Amino acid sequence: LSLPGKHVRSSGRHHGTLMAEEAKKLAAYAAVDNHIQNNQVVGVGSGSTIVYAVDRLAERVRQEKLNIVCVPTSFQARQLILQHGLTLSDLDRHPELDVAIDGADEVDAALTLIKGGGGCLTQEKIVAGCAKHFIVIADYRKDSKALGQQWKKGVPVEVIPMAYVPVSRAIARRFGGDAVLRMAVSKAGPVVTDNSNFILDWKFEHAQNWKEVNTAIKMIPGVVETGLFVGMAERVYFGMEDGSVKTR
Ligand code: ABF
Repeated sequence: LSLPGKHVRSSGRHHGTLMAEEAKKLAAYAAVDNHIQNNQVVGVGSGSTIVYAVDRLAERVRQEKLNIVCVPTSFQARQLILQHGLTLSDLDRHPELDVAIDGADEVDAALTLIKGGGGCLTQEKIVAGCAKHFIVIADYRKDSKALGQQWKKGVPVEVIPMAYVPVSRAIARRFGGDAVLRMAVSKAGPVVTDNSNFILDWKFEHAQNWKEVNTAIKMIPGVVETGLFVGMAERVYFGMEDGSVKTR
């Protein structure tokens, strides 16, 4: 295993700084190279950064003839696993994972995450919670001192459709800000998750005790899950603008 914190150089630069896509790839490759070993069950996250991780995982499986079983966190992840010819499983067959790798929308200094910009937060949290090690990969834009400084779209909260109005009101009343129903790009209707639910994006006004907030929001009837991941991430890999990989 390479040591975490090892810096990686790359040539994918644009006007002197690394473009976000190249930074995502650096983080993803470093995480796969440092945390994946033979005979592991691996949780596969969702989003655009994870695509590079699955590319690298498939390459290593081919080259090193690794025996790896993958558990997806979304329909997208399932498709990625199948398209790359990797072995697909689920939590029925593999309820204990060795490692889960996933992206994030924002990571603060304490490794608290906002996730769910892609709408897959519930399955992502379930899979991460089943893993011995939960590793996060992101580009430099996700690196934050405090939640809300980088990611401006708020904390996603998955809700049972019939409850979205009362849940939205309860969140705003108790914690301030505004919890808005996420609409499809077409504006024809709400975004519907892989679990057939809706998403509220809670635009909070100030930093809070995220552990308490997460627990309190989950207690509101109709809430399925929040995109606050508190105390779950073990290590985060950031692909940086200067071509290095920073870990936290
Ligand atoms: C998933 O994908 C989500 O939880 C998060 O919202 C998003 C990150 O996407 P990307 O890698 O495209 O920035 O991990």
